[in-house]
Amino acid sequence: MIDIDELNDRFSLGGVVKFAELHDKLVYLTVANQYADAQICLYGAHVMSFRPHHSEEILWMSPKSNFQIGQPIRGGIPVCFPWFGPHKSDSAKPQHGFGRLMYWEVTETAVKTNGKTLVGFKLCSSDETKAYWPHDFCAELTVIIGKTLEVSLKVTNQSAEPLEYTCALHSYYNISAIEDITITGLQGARYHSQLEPGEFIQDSPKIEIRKAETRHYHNTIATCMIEDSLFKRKIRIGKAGSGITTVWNPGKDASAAIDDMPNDAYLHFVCVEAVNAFEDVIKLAPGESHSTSAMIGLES
Ligand code: TA6
Repeated sequence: MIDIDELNDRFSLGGVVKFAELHDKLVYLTVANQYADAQICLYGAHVMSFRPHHSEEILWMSPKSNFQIGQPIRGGIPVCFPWFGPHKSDSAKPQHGFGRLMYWEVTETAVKTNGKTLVGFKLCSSDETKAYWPHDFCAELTVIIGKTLEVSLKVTNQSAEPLEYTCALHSYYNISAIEDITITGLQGARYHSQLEPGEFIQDSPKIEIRKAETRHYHNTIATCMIEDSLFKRKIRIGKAGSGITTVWNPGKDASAAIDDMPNDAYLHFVCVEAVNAFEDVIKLAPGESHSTSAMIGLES
């Protein structure tokens, strides 16, 4: 049982960071500083909202999201860990790993010298994680809220044997309408699609989404930009420590088939994800760490 009063005693920061209950079910924190407002749920260490001042919301959250233990939150930035997609050999294990299905511990809140707010979380191995994955590990998620949102997942191998994992910062972006956006930054990159066989090269500089797409772009560290002509803004998505960028939109049919999003949700979000998977599986020797980061903000 999480004690919200105790969290506020230990980690609230004046008017800047506060902990509260979310829909009577989960525990979350709000950040309000000189740059932006943000919300992060402790369940999944899940960033749900990031709104720089004088701007519309950057992240998309499903109005039909479950906020229930055992179910992932739909929207925001799910942390997929320690595997991305279905489990390699056991389809009974949860899609995208258990990281988004467990409470993460708050380790730190701080105001940095530039006025940005830092919130730290960790999820370390326990009997609960070992029921899914045998390794000793510690995963730390650091979120920095300023004019940009910086999210970094650092995983350390605490076992005596090497370990391997895959992961994603599976960000959902709030857009005006799918037909009014383009995604740039991936021209020349090779990709495979989950929805059609073969390998492709991204020829055109702009990706336009006109149907369901699950594209995994390989060997790219490029910054991407979502250009939104109706909202008249560009969302800049930088990343580090990730060799794969996934672009996902469910399209009309899958959108209607997914319980926790509205039928027309595909019109209003696109995911551009910092991923480690496929040929970019992370292999850690004992004691080694790896960080995967995303830097999200508006192009001025
Ligand atoms: O990252 C793309 C993807 O793996 C898609 O295949 C799609 O299913 C999506 O993630 C959402 O997965 P979820 O388990 O959250 O419904």
